[in-house]
Amino acid sequence: MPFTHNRHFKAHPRLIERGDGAYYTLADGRRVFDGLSGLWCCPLGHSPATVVEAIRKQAGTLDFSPTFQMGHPGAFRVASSIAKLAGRPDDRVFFTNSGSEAVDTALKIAVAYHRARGEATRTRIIGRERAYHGVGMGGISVGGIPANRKMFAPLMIPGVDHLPHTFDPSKMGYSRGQPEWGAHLADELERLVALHDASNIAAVIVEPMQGSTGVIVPPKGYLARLREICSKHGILLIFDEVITGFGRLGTPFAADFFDVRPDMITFAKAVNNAAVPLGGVLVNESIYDAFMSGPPHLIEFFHGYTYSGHPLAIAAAEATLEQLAPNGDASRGWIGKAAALAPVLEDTIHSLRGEPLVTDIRNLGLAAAIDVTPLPGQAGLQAFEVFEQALDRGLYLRFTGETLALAPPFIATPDEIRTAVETLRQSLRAAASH
Ligand code: PXG
Repeated sequence: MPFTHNRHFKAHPRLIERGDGAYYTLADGRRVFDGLSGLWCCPLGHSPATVVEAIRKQAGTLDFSPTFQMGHPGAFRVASSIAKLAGRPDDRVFFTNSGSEAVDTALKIAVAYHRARGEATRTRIIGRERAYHGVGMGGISVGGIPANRKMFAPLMIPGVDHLPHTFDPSKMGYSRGQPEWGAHLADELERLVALHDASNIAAVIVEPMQGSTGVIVPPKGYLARLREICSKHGILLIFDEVITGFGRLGTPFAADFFDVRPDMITFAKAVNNAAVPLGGVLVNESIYDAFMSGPPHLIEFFHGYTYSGHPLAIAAAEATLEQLAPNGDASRGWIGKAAALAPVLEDTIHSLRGEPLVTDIRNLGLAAAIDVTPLPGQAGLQAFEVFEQALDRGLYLRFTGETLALAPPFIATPDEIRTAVETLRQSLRAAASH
């Protein structure tokens, strides 16, 4: 099982049988609030009618369309909608089936782009500590979560450096939204450029808000500074928006929220409410154009998947995007609702300050995390205990390391969010008195 303690799970299975709206029903009949939108991926809740219907209809019309040398109209329509939603109408989209594939695709595009322009020495990639960019060879190489890397060290791609992460609880403890401290950490990029020379560096990849490692919110000015340094040295900036894309911060993309324009954006998850696997890379037009050289009968980019832009995944995306941002207008769809709910989550989650075990709380958009005191000598066990207490009380959330994360669906009501946080409070108290 993916990232699961298999033996424990098999001894105590946690099986989900149904999903409807913001709730799951477990195999034992318990109904639990989905406090993590599945795995950050179901903003519309479960089995929303229009998405279900779109998939059903598509399955009966065109189940599969070959992706090499053929295409289907839906994929082009959705690519255009995504580019428009991102406010980058001239961008192109390369579809994948997951966030991991989107990341590896973006890294390949970055290196190939420089080569196509005659700058073949630009091969190095810069990631960041604590980053999660999926589990492909590229993603774990630029990623910065030690456990995801150490077992696979010989498989890492060469020529990767890591920026420092931006989390320092002594400077930003219990911050609401973006911390004031830490923009200077972006200057570490200048140090790496000085070390390797810009002529050897292809790209920098960061999650604008680090999700998996526990909702690490970028300091004010940090991402703009990264953008500035990348532009100065001809380095591509890639935002990995697998979690932040399609409204998690209350704007279509985190790039909009932070008003910073990356050269590529990787996405997956919420693009189609996760109903059928889909991911992709938004690529700016000048990168695309660099590949469109040479004789027109030759393939320009030797890359792609059997299921890139699968018709069922695309149908689900078309229906999802219409709910998130009707006619491309995020403020009129569920993305606007997410923005309105964000302050409710902020206020309620910070009310947990002072509860037993809690050592930090942070939030941005419709995402929040709390850190708990580790049990001595048993890393990760305390958060797991809180998770189990919460599940027993009807709340599903995420635990990872010593962090618990909440990222409710956009369709949640303010009351449901308040109840979820109260349940978390009771779960903390119960775990602490264990
Ligand atoms: N990039 C980012 C920023 C991600 O968050 C991936 C890439 C990989 O996506 P795929 O589709 O290959 O899994 C992710 C995935 C969690 C959690 O609970 C987060 C992810 C996946 C599963 C759990 O934090 N993010």
